[in-house]
Amino acid sequence: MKPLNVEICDVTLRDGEQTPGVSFTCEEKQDIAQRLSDIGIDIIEAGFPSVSEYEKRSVRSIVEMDLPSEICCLSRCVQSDIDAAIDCGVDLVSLFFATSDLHIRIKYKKTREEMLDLALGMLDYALDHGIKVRFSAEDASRTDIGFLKEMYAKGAERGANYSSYADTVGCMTPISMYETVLELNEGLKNPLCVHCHNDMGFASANTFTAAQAGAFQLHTTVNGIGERCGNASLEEVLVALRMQGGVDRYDLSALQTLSRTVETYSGIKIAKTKPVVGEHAFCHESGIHIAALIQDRNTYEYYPPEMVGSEQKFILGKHTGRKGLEYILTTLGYTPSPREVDVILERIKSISETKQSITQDVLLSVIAETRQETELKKGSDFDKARTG
Ligand code: HCA
Repeated sequence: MKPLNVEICDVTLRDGEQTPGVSFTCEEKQDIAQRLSDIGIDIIEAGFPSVSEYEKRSVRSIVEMDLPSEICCLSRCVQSDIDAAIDCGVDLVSLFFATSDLHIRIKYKKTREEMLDLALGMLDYALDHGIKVRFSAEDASRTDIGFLKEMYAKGAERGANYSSYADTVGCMTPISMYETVLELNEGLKNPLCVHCHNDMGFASANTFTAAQAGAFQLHTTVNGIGERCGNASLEEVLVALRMQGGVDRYDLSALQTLSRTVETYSGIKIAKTKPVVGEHAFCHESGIHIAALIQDRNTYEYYPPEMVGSEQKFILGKHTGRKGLEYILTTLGYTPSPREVDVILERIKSISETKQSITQDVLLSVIAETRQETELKKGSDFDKARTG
C-alpha cells in the first residue's frame, strides 16, 4: 500500500483546552508536548497566546523546549494576536477567520470582500515578519465553496504556507468530506489542512477520509477532547493511518500513557468503549470469542493491543464459556478438572446475572469455595459436590 502523504498537527493544547472546564498548567502543557513529540507528531499547536499572559508564557516555554516537532499557535486576524505569536517564537501561526456568510454577518458585520481584504492584510503582516502562516477558514464547511476557493487561491498567491478547512460545527460526513477535499485540492497551490469537530460522531472518520482524498495536514486532539463533542481523536486517526493508510512512522506504543496523562490533566474521563484507549478496547467476555482468540488473536482483534501500548484481557461474566474459563484458571496456576470448570462456570454465571462484576477477587473466592467443597467431600465424586 502506498502510504498516505500526511502530517499531524495535534491541537490538544489549544482546541483541547477549549473543552468546557479544561485548563492545563504550563507544566502539564510541557509534559503533553514532550509526549506528543516522542510519538513523532509533526506539529504541536501549543495555545492561543492572546488569551492571557500565562498562556503566552506557556506557549513560549514549549517553544523553548526545542522539540523536533514544529510549534504552532492560534491567532485571530488581529495585529496584536500576530505580534503575540511572533513574540512567543512559534514556527507557524494559524491565522483564522470565519468565512461562512452566517459568521461574517453575525460576528464581523462585514461583507465577504471586506473580510477577505482584512484576512489578506493580516496574512501579509505575518509573512513580512518571517513566520509561517496557516490561512485558516473557520466554519469552512458552511461556506460557499466558490468563495472558499477564491480565498485559498489568493492566500496561496500571497505566500500562505497552508490552506486550512475547519468543519467547525461538525456538519460533514465522510462522503461530503471526500468530495469537498477533492474539489478544494484542484489547482490549490499549497497543502490543505483539515480540522474536524465531532458533533455527529464523524470527526475521526472525516479526518481519515479527507486524508484519503488528498488533505495533507490532519488536526487531532488526544482522547478527542475539544469544544462541545470534541475533535478528531489522535489515537483513532493514527491507528487508521497505520492500518488503512500505510503510515508507520508514528510510535503508537506510547498512546495509552499519553491518553491517561491527558485524562488526568483534563479531568475528562474516557468512555470504556472508546476505540484504542478505552478500558474495554481489548477486553473479551464472550465464550465464543475467547475460545477463538486462544487459538488465533486475529479472530477478534483487528490490531494487536501491544501496537498501541495496551494488553489483551479476558473478562468473566454471563457469556463466559468453558474454554475461556479453563484458560483463565490455567493462567492463574490451577489445573482444574472438567467438572471443577463446570461448577465454577455455573457460579460465575449466576453471580453475574445479579449484575455483580466478576473481579479477580470474586473469581478467587469462587475458586476457594469450590475447592473447599471438593476437600470437604474428599474422595467423593465432584458431581456430588455440585448437586449437593
Ligand atoms: C475555533 C477555531 C477552529 C479552527 C482553527 C484552525 C474551529 O475555535 O472556532 O483552523 O486552526 O474549530 O473552527 O478551532
